Amino acid sequence: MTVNPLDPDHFEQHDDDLATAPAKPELQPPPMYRVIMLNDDYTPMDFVVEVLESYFAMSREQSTQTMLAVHHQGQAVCGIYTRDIAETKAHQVSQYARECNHPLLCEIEQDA
Ligand code: TYC
Repeated sequence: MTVNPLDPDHFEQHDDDLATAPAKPELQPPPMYRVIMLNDDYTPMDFVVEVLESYFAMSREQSTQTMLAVHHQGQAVCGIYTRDIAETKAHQVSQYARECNHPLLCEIEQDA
């Protein structure tokens, strides 16, 4: 049978022959990382509060509560991000603290 490609039925005639596109790979959400702030005996409390406001977009109330949690419990989570962002924030905080001569440190760990 000759097929006229201008025939509007042309495509319908060939429906059964269409190759199916390969299934798209399923996307997984990226692993997430916690940024953890560590306590020390020397960094002033108001400096920690300022850091939490600036680098983790916390309100004064949230940053005060988080600073106190670190002070009393030794550490607290400041935020959960993709790996690059978590690493960058932990690095920026530690670097800023060092520039200001405070020993404040952040570390990251993979979220459960
Ligand atoms: N423990 C510090 C002090 O008594 C305050 C502090 C809080 C330091 C949180 C670090 O991540 C920290 N001055």
